[in-house]
Amino acid sequence: MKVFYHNDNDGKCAAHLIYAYYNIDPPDVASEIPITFISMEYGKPFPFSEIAPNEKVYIVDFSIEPQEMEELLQITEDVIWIDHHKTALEKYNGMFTELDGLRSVSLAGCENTWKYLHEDEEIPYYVALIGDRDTWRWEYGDETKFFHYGMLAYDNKPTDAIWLLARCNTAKIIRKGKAVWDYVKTQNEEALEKRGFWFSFQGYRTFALNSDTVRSSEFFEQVVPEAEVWLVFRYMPKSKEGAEGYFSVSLYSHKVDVSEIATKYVYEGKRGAGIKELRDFK
Ligand SMILES: [Mn+2]
Repeated sequence: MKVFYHNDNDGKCAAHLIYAYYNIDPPDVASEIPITFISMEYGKPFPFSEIAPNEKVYIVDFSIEPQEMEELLQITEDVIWIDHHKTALEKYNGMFTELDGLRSVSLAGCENTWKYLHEDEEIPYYVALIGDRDTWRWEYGDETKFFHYGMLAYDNKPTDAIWLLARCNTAKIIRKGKAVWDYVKTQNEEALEKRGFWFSFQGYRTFALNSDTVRSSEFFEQVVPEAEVWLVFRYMPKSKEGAEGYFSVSLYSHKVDVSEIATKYVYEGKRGAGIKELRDFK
């Protein structure tokens, strides 16, 4: 069995839930099966050659192109596809609707994965905290923020032990995250001062920041409230997994529908997040 997951906290959590479902607390012993986890990012070629005929394949918090799905289904029909990225789902435009999985933009990838595996069972708090941030709902406020930073302090690949701590002692990670955030906040302020600048983007008064680490729009709102659009960019070099180099650009705004702007460039977008990773951005 192979699990392809988006390489962010949401995707890792989704993949961890599959690991837990099959290998930590499986519904029956017989379901315990070896799993290979493969992290995915947009631009990385889908490794068809690694998939055995009729192998079970999960794709979580991630989407491949419709023609790639066609190719995958030639190798195996046992495909479970779980995603919530609006622009990716729209590309399918009614195709493959019968495919197993759960595709819905109202919750995050990890929350959809929980619902797919556990149906009506309540979503655990640590999963909800990751979903809350990934979909930018912020229902749990500071706890969501601190949990996010707490998780960043550890290796959190799908099979890492931190997920068990997250499940059993969510409060401990939240406390850790509070300390991490205090440090990050100082670093953010320094980045803003040294690598932030104003420019007019699509006619909007935009505050741009060249940074690999500052990703929190909440922080911008507090520190640069007068901007109509906040924009963070960084260059992602050609990766060893084969993805081409590109500029990653995140947009955020209260006043402007940045998803409209982003569709000119977009290759991945989250509903409601106002945050877009853009390719070929000029
Ligand atoms: Mn996601």
